[in-house]
Amino acid sequence: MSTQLFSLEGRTALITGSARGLGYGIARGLAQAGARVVLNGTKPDTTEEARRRLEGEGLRAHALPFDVTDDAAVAKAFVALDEEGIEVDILVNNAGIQFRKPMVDLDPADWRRVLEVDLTSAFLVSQQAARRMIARGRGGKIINIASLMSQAARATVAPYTAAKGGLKTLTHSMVAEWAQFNIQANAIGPGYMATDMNEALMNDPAFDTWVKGRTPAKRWGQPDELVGAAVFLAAPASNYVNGQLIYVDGGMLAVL
Ligand code: GCO
Ligand code: CA
Repeated sequence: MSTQLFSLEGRTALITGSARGLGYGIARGLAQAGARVVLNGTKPDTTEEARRRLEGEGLRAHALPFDVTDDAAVAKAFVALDEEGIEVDILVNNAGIQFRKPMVDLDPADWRRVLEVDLTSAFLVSQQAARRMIARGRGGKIINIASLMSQAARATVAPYTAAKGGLKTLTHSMVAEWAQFNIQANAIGPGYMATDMNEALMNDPAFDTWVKGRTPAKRWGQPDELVGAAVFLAAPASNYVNGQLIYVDGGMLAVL
């Protein structure tokens, strides 16, 4: 019994923004737990390269490059999956960009771009996935990759913070409308993880000192430290868990 609770055998997971960074780490972890993973990125070559890397580890991976902010491209991508008989049981809305600038200096176009990638994409992709999960009648899993910024802000990352806050409550909307179809929608809130999105921060001695001082675990998180929460929320173990946001942050949000 216990081994089945965390097994993803026979399931297919689509992870947006998974050609690198946290998305790639989550995809790799879900594949190691038994899922076939569909990798997504904006560029066909890097998405295919990531697929080859996973395949080289004996994992089952499919490449599906498309722009998660373009509703027509998202719809087209799901039609391509339909035509290949690939059914998404698990959707991880991970695609996200960061953009650091004080609000008074922020160009509206930059605000809109961050909101499109970090929030609207989750609506666009989840809409296509949920339509099919509901039609199939087998339920499904949606995991939104939120952030510390779903709960608390710091200066210069307003669009990202607004988007990640929205992602937290969009998860609640998904529960309100889709839990009745046996779809469990939840979120993961990474803390300060050692990924390329945070490279500039890690290389800034003052910021690095602040993260290590402000985090009870006294260190940055590693991408693969999100895998446990992702497998839990993707597996039968979480079949009665809805609307939850699990912070994987070394305790940062638990303390002042
Ligand atoms: C920043 C960082 C953070 C972290 C992460 C925390 O500029 O403060 O990019 O946003 O990356 O999102 O959850
Ligand atoms: Ca469009």
